Amino acid sequence: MSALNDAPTADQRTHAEAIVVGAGFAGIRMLVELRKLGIPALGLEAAADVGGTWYWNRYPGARTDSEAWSYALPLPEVEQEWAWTERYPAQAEVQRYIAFVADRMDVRRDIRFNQRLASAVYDEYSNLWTLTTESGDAFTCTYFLPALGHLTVANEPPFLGVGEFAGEIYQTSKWPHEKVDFTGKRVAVVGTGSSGVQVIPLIAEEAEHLTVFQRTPNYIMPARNHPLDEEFQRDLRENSAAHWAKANNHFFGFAMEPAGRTYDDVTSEEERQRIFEEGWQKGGFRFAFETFDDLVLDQRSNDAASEFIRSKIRETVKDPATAELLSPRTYPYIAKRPPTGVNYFETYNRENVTLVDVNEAPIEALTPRGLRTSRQEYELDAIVLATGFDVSTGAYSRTDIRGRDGVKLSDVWADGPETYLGLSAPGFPNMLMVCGPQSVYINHPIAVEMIVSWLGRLLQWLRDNHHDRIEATPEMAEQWAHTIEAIFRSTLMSAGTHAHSWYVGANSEGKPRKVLFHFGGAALYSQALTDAAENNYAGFTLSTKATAGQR
Ligand code: NA7
Repeated sequence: MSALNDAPTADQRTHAEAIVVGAGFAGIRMLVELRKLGIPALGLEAAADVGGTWYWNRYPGARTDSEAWSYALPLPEVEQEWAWTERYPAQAEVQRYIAFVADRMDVRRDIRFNQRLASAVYDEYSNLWTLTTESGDAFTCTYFLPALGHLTVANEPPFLGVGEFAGEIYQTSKWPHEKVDFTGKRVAVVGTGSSGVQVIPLIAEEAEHLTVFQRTPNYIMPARNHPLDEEFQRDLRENSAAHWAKANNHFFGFAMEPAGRTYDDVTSEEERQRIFEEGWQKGGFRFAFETFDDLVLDQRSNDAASEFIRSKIRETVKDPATAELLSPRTYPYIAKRPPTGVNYFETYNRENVTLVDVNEAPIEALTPRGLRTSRQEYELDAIVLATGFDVSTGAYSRTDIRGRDGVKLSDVWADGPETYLGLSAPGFPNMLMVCGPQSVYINHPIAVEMIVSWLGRLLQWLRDNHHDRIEATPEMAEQWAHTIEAIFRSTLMSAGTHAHSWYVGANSEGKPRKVLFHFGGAALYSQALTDAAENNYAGFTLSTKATAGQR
């Protein structure tokens, strides 16, 4: 037993060298790293349990779009004792996994639950952050490590009359813990992003009638979910190093091989169709990553994939007008995050499901009896809003974060986030974001592992070099913004009506349109991290408390 095990429990402490806010993948993994380094740490979490996004998004059908074996952390202690049951585990299983990690790595006792961060204020003289939660509790730390998640703050329902609807109203991201029974009810789902796509088929099976209100159709891959048998689970345990190597080497951090071919490598149309069909049968992101490697770079490649998906929609959905409404045409495949569905398109063949195009007739308001578009009123018993998130910066802008000289983060970020590597912001010393805005956009746990390891190395280096204050320089933050913008512009993600994508914050009203992620892939981002460390953190201003005021 280490001496740390005799330390007071989280409930008694109000100070720690490092405080991690958030107990999802990033927060839990960060606490594990701090424990390993012997850095006294505390965790604050708004929910009553661990899980982050997997705690809140417990709507029917919620499951990962990443294959289980790469949607995990490479912790040997956990890997030997944990077995995933499905290719795409459901919400409850992912939350159980995160809880298992927290317990197995013994970090749960460092976390204070039901503590939603209200403010974080830096004091230059003491070099301490004071974190205050909504319940009025205050905590101090040298290192403030927000692990707030990218999909944390739901967009407010953008309709008039939300309070007037007399029936039940639910948001997918704040789903009740008890089962919601839609039997015999007239239900509406608004939104057809990943959450809508997952919840729609299950509500359709229960409701008397389901009306889906769609604004933008999506390129939806069939999941082809299946249970994982014992042999597969054993292979994961025995060959975990090889699985992680594959995921770490993959552009988006999935345990997959690149397709190894581009559009021009295949000249026969028949052969291209065969390749797409094979990807479609494998399902999920394998369609994106195992067909052609230039889908996101070459318009012809993307057009071919997009048309193949539309042909599948026409093949599946019996009513041609509905099939056409479900067919995306105004932006390239992958320019918006493509959802993965289970029986999604098939659901529209049910007698009790209607699709309404809200482009033609936008939703005007909720009414006491239901929902009114510019064309008609729909009488409803329940409305499910799957209308998305204030992505990436949302959790930061709703918290009162103040850096040096009382400067507010929300003011500095009024035109979009300013960070270096998505980890550090000029003017906010020792605020080290665990996967903050402008960090890498890849399979999340792989990003978490990469970033937490880097932060651990940094904290150790600061100790070894007798520094206790670090922040990105404004020059590096500016350069980083240019880098991620240039990467984004070099892909087809910036084509078509990309302006609607949450990748650039365009799905939240009034939000500045700025690229919110580094889309250069795992290797390029990892290289940027390595360069920053190997240059002895030259892109940061470093100091110690003793030199305060000498900047
Ligand atoms: P998304 O992907 O942002 O989807 C939100 C959906 O809600 C999308 O279809 C929106 O249409 C729709 N929406 C938003 N506002 C409106 C209004 N006013 N009227 C009609 N429809 C509207 O959020 P999700 O929760 O589904 O998924 C988020 C991520 O979680 C996902 O990508 C995975 O990474 C996991 P739009 O496309 O903006 O026209």
